[in-house]
Amino acid sequence: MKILHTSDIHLASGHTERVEALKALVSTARKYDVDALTIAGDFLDNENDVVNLEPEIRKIFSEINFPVFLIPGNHDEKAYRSGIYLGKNVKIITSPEEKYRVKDFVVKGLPYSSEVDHVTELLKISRDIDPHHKNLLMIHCDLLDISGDFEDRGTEGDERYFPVYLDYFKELPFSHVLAGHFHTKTHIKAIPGSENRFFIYPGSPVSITRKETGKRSAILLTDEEVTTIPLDTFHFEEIEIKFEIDKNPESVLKKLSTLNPDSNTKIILKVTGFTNSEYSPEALENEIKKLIQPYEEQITEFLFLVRDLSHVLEDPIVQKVIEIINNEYRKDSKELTEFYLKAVTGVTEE
Ligand SMILES: [Mn+2]
Repeated sequence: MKILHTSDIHLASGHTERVEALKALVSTARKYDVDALTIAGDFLDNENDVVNLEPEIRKIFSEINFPVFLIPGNHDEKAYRSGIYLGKNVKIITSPEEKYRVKDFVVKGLPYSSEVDHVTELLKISRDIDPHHKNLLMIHCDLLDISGDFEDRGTEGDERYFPVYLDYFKELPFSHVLAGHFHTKTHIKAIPGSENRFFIYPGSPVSITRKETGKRSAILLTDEEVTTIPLDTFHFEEIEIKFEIDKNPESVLKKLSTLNPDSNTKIILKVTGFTNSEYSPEALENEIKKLIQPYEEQITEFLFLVRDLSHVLEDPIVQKVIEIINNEYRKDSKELTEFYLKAVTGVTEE
């Protein structure tokens, strides 16, 4: 068994980088000579673009020699109802009754639907399994074990979509759960009570919003292991440069020059920290803006969050305390001074 697993590509008109990501996934699947490519929901961003995207998707899938299994997610729940055709190797699973056998494994999928009770459907789908083979479950769902916040999902706000707990899968007869819905990063969770059964979120293979930062990846699943395969696809990269009181703006450029971003990377640059009387925040911001000019194409967002400390540093009491820190705690003076200044100015760690 060798499967490449992904989800949440959110193909949409006008987003060529997502189409490119699909091509990258197909060529990765080819490179690893997989038995199947699984896409666990939100393959399409919405149901309106299907007509425009259909020919191009069909073309990308036209020369593959492995099956592609796809389930609808909350974004493309209604997209497949018109009976679109994406090629002879693409199986859009629209019912929990469908079952596909490939070599020594069986693929089943629970299509996302706002009109069904997913727990009932999960019990239903678990009844009809093949006891002689590995059974895989594809599902687009919200795993409540991972986090209480909503940062990981797409743009849907705080609504829960097919909320599940890892414990649900403990007694269900599936070897692995190939999931979708979480965008930001990969999550590989062992199903409780077992060391070799996994619940897998691959994360979006391309940045959809600015929340998906860092190099994107897909999951390669074999009988022996679960591996993260990095993809050369479009993504945002967040870089924070912390300004220390004794540094000059050149250090910003130094950090940027080590990055060497390619055309697939867009940088969100965050400059934080403090300035002293040598630089006003305005002067510093202008200087940094000048320094980052050569990287203009790659920097999509520049956040200047440096705080001005000059007025605090002029205070004789503050000066006295810093002097004492420097004299009495020489070894940790830098750390202590920073800590003290944070306390004085009311800056707390995020
Ligand atoms: Mn999504």
